[in-house]
Amino acid sequence: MASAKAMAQEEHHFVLKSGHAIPAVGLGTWRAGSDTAHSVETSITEAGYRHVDTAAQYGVEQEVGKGLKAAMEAGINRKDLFVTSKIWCTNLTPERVRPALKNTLKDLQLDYIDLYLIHWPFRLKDGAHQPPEAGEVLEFDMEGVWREMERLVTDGLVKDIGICNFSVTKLNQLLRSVNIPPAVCQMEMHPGWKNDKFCEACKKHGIHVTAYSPLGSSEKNLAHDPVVEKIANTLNKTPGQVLIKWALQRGTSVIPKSTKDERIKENIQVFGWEIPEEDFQVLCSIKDEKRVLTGEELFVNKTHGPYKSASEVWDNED
Ligand code: NDP
Ligand code: 1BO
Ligand code: 1BO
Repeated sequence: MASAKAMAQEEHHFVLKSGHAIPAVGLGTWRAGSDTAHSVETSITEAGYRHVDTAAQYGVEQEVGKGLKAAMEAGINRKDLFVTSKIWCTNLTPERVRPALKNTLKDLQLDYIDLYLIHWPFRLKDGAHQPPEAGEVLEFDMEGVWREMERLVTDGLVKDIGICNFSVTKLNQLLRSVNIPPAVCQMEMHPGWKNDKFCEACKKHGIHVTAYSPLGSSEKNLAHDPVVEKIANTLNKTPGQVLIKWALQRGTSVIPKSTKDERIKENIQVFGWEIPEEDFQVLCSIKDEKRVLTGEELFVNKTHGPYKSASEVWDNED
């Protein structure tokens, strides 16, 4: 029988297909701006985070690198940290994969990262507008790009590879040609967008899911939802903690973003207690199912396509 200590450690991680462990809670860094380095350092050295999520597109990788360096100088071992980054859409062509990763490594001041994800499965022309103009969404060689991602693993530059923002259709397309299957899929998930269908598809293939935007993404978020507030009050927890715990109880890792020291600490105090089943189901039944991040601004051109609506971005699966 596992000892209480081993069990307590176990719930802080999920084990990936590769055998590597992903810490259950990570720090998000999208829109973390000039606070990034401080937030990353504090999250690790004071709040106990071991997982940081970033992306080339967030424009903060150098700041993340500074925060990681400070944490390591304070005595944290690199091997105890789990660093995720993502390749942006303008680099989604086979010959650009390795240079993009090398740039990320340079900015992060690391010689490998733990997880490298395809940020969105759409290729954009350099300098593409938001929304894209005609001809700015290009053909995406998914198979060729994945082959290069696999080589990054073989060469030890990346421990695991994965995807974000895939539809089930695109996931199945990818799985038909892989040598190394995606270890992780990062998707928007919170009680207002549960995305059960996609979770099931990942489960079927042993792909771990990370929930992004777990609080609903903006400052006007689900932490202010009366149902969440009520459950938080009865459990003597904060709404943020309830939303993060909800994600963990669904079997997903979770990457809340905050640049406020108090919230960074609050958001990882989610171990050693549970949302009772009844309350969990109440959270699951929050209506108004919709994505916050539809991809419309990034990929839809209503007249010229190739994606003429957000539904088309998601292969009409929503
Ligand atoms: P979140 O759901 O994490 O919400 C962040 C917002 O909630 C911020 O405004 C933050 O403000 C606020 N907040 C943080 N903690 C609390 C709390 N305890 N109570 C109330 N409000 C709180 O949104 P994100 O969209 O940032 O998602 C998290 C991370 O996921 C991203 O930062 C990014 O790393 C990743 N992501 C990945 C995507 C992908 O395509 N793969 C897409 C989107 C996100 P403040 O900072 O002031 O505390
Ligand atoms: C523009 C990037 C969306 C957040 O990951
Ligand atoms: C919610 C399902 C997660 C699979 O890893």
